[in-house]
Amino acid sequence: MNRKFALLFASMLLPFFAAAQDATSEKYVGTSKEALPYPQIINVSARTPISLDGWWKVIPDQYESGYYNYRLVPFATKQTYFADLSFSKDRTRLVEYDFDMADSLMVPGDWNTQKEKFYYYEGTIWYRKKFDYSPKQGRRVFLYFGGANYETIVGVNGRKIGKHTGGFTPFNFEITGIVKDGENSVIAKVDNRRRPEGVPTINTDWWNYGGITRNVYIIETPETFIRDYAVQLKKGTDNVISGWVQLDGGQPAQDIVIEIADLRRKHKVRTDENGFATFEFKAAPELWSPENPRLYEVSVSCETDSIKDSIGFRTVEVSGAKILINGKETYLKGVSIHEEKPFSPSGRACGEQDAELILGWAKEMGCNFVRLAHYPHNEAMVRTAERMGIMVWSEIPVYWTIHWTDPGTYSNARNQLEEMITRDKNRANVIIWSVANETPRNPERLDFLKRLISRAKEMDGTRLVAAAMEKTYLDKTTVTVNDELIPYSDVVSFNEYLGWYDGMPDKCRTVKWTFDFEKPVIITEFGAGAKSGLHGDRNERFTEEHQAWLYEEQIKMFSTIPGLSGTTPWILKDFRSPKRPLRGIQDDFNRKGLVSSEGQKKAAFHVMQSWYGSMDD
Ligand code: GCB
Repeated sequence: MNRKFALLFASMLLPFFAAAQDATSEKYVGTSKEALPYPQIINVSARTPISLDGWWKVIPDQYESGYYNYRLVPFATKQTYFADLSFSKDRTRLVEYDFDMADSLMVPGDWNTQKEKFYYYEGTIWYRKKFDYSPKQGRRVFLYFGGANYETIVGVNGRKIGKHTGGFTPFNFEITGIVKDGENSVIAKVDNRRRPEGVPTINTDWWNYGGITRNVYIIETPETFIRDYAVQLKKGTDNVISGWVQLDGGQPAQDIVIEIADLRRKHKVRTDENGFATFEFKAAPELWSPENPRLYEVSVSCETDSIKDSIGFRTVEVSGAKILINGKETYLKGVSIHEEKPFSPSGRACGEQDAELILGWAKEMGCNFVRLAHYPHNEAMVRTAERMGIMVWSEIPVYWTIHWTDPGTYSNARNQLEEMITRDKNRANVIIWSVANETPRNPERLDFLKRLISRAKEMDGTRLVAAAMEKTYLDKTTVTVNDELIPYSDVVSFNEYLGWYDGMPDKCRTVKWTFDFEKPVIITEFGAGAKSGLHGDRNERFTEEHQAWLYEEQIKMFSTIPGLSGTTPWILKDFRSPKRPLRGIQDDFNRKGLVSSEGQKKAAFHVMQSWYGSMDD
């Protein structure tokens, strides 16, 4: 190499060395040390949020060149894409990215279905949104994400703010003092790579949609504000409303008023030096139920803030093998649902309109219950179901075989559970929190799930807690569920798949179900694949006839299952899954939907519909 080239080469490498050095003095080195989100603010839509939805500039970064140097050491923030430099403004400068010159993607929305080239993309995409703002005296400002899959590192105005892990729960950061008068920019590095130690782990039967899949808001609050509250019927009663309020800010001790005008109740309480107060008062609300989804306007006020919510009151309990809603034995006429848009090209669903369409199909089928699988769905889904009188099973993505002994995996799962319960604990329609799906039976997993169950109970003693388990054969024809988790679960919920993964549909006639316990039984999954419009002999897999036959056989079998209190067949609509490659039939979709990915109802939909319909007679 001659001297001139050697010098040129050295000068080209200089920025990398400088960056590597810089990185060691950086406060947040590496991906594990970013600040955690601020505690979740609930009911944000009631705070007239400023929406940052719409087009965001995006830079795909599969090799993470915007974050790590060539030694894979994280850059100092000013050398990452968080610095938001511009090539177009000064072309003499060596800058290899420029948001202004980049593509755009819509938020909320997954990236896979917005552009053909991202159909199978997994990795990092950087998002940038500019917005005008004028900070107001005495107001705090938060940046709120309804959800982004899977790991999100957020920067505002060139500063790194913090990181959130988990693809399906909300998170927020305080940006008071960081957001400025005039133009501001938010950058989010969203990375949806699957990780062995993640929750979920690398192996799932659904497509790992990446991106900022839910709404992004700027939330303004008073200096001291109502960050969180619980308002519901006291466990075991239908005429005592109890709960708590959590203030946040420099004036923690305040007088609080909880008012429910339609019940003519106005209850006063005072928060302590931590901004916390519990309360309890008598009231006789009309109870929320699927038949009468009554919601009351509840206002919670303190001296510096006030917030309104629509809240319903109902009881849910287990008595022997029965589920009682408002004291009445109730069969959970359900269906399982993935959070996917109702029509082609699928993609993550978000918002009221998607929810109304999806839940509309469930209602049409006769459902009073949905299992929102396999992770917390967006808030609009839960709230829309509540308005429509549909009860909800809500679960976290502790799915199949995750790393049971990794403390990081546990704290991640626990955090997702806490974020889910925090967001939805005031929803009357949520009756079951689920901590897992089809996990392998071993002592480490039992310990992991027991801890999650007790955390769920500690946070919310009013609802049922469960997990989707699996069946076991005692002999060739006797089936049971004898999972070690049963003593800790309020119901015995399990996936079976007789007639699909386990023989042909008529096998359902040959088995005998027996249980060693007296708890309500919920079949959380059964089903069969069918390509909409594919017809043939009922013995032929993937025909609508085969799927419908499976449903008929299952339904006949259900009358022989002791304590059966609910069914959520798999699944309402076909959904994307890379585990399903059969060309011309699956095409990377799991075809167990009762409705196709194009929105056509299959024959089995009507079998379920008439069965659920017959229960009302
Ligand atoms: C299951 C899983 C679900 C799958 C389904 C299937 O047991 O819980 O996530 O999609 O089976 O279709 O095999």
